[in-house]
Amino acid sequence: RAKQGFTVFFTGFSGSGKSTIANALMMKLMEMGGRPVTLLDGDLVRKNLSSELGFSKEHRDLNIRRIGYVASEITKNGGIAICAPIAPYATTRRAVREDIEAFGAFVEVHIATTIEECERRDRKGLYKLARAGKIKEFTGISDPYDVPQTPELRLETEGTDVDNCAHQVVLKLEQMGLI
Ligand code: GGZ
Repeated sequence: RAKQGFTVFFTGFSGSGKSTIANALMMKLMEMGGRPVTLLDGDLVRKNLSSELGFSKEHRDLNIRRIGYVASEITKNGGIAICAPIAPYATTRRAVREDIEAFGAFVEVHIATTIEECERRDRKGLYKLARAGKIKEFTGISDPYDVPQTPELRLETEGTDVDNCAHQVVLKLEQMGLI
């Protein structure tokens, strides 16, 4: 019997490494073959699916629910969806989990890079702008982030390379009988 579809849902701060780890995971799952793998990265979703949305709670929730809907369709059809938004609100993550679990597995992965480390790296210079008040409602600086209480997996990225992080997700998926 063909294995069920599933969604890997990364959550964490801007600059925490979500996109990089999600891409590495996608490559590993593609190499294994079998099911199609679709990456719904935060940046590309914002550009293509949610371009009219900002960062209020209402708009973030809409953005996450759209991502959840697409991921649920992919999961329903037996595919693998990888999502990598910030998704700061626990209630919204819970709603998406329920949508997806109707069709397959939902694997929440908290990228637990601390806000201090994300700000120290500041790869895109956004934290500097947020501190200066030039970006409002910036997650972790001037907007909330609900730390996941019971994710399927929590990744401590500091001192761990990208390949190792992606590998830990693969191991979890194997352990859950999904791959
Ligand atoms: C958080 C913001 C904001 C604010 C712009 N708060 O590092 P990035 O640039 O590429 O990732 C961040 C991205 C967040 O979009 P998401 O769709 O993942 O957010 S959510 O899940 O909350 O809907 C960052 C950029 O957009 N960005 N303004 N105010 N991140």
